[in-house]
Amino acid sequence: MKRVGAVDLGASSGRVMLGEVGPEVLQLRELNRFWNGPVRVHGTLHWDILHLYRSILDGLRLAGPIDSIGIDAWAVDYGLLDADGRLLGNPVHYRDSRTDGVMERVLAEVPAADLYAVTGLQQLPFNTIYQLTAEPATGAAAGSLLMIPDLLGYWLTGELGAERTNASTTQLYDVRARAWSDALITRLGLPRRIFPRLREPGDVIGNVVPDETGLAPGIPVIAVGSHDTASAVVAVPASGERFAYISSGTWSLVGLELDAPVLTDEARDANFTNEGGVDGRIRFLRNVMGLWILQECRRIWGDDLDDLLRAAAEAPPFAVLIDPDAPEFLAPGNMPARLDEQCVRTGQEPPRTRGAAVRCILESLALAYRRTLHSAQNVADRDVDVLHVIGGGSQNELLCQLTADACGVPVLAGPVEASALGNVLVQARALGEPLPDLDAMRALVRSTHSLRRYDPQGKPADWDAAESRVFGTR
Ligand code: ADP
Ligand code: LRH
Repeated sequence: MKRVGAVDLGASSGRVMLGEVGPEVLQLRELNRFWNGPVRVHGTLHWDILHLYRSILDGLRLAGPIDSIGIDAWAVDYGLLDADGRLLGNPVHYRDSRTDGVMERVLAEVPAADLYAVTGLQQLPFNTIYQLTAEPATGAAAGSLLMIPDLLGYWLTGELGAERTNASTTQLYDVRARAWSDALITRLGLPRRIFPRLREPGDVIGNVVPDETGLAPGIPVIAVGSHDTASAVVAVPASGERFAYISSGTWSLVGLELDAPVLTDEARDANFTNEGGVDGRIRFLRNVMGLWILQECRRIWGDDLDDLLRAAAEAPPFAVLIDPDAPEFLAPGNMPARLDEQCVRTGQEPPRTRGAAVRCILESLALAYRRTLHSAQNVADRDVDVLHVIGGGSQNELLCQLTADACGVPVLAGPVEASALGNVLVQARALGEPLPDLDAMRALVRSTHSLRRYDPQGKPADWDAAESRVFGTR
């Protein structure tokens, strides 16, 4: 039996889990769960990186004897270190406005088609490439750039490096050459020296430094699929390849797992990403705005989630629909007001109750999933028999049912802690547990976790009509 510490940092909460893996055993015990989110200081949105580090150590200290530690976190964000390894400023949150207009500026110099041909990445205004371009002076002063899990791994071990799945989200990584894109980095005038050597999921990063961490000395820290979505996809309890997934949390990551990137004009026009997965797989997916909109509404309203979801279940269907991917929903703020504004702009009467507003958000998300799923299948030429919903959002019964109805395929919901499970599985394999490939890992998730099935209900024509209402197609 292997006992490992899994640190999983999502955009809305972080957790430290004790994972136990053995023959027919895969279980998690929560050691610490803590808030995560944007902190505004003098107009800039930051992550509270030292609160995260302290909370990680607090959790790991409760683990008892463990064989290793693995860290995964959200993508695209980073810390810059000086030549002596000191952090140059607190990492900035990807929802900060410093990138406003930067993507357009970069695209005027490097055509989108050139960028896509190399990186295969979805255009998101907060990709690392645009964040770095937004702060050239800090970049120029830096000795190295570490993505968030690599930064925390560095603090634990003193070792610098860049884990591959997360490097693939920077839009500075060559998805076919499987290396940093020197050409792109040079073309943008970024200092090549700051991009550290790449690591594979499963590589040992180093051993925990004993003195300041309060942890037992010498515990190996293992690079997992350090992008949280890469770890989550490891734990999709699918068999075979005819499946799609939604990693459902702050974001909804909707897509397929492929063996090779799809870099066609069609994929670029549909704005699909080809992120690197564990074992060389490609995560062919799109970011849909996700439960962020609901999280922000709740921050303003202060209502209990269960109460809101009950009210949404009773609200009339298809009353109001929005495009959840509209740019006005990206930054934190008064989301209920922004939702109303979009309704007015699109000639709809804003929802009159909170239940109706939540219904609107969930139906609109399901509609966006439908469009994304259909488009992914067309562009990648892949048929899908089942849609796996994993992550915190898999507990949202109304959303799961609406997703099955909208997409016209059965939804299998769970596991909730998919990222932590994927993290644990990759560590266990690195420690010698006989889990030779993703199929074996997924079989273990299936045999140890129960899933909830949602079959499509209602009239498909209602969703066709909804889609043409919002997007004017069909
Ligand atoms: P992240 O990793 O991005 O921080 P999570 O995977 O933890 O996100 O998912 C968080 C989301 O899960 C919340 O926004 C919330 O909507 C949803 N969620 C959490 N618990 C429940 C629950 N009991 N019922 C329904 N939805 C839930
Ligand atoms: C989900 C996630 C997603 C990224 C976003 C920045 O937590 O890692 O895959 O696109 O955060």
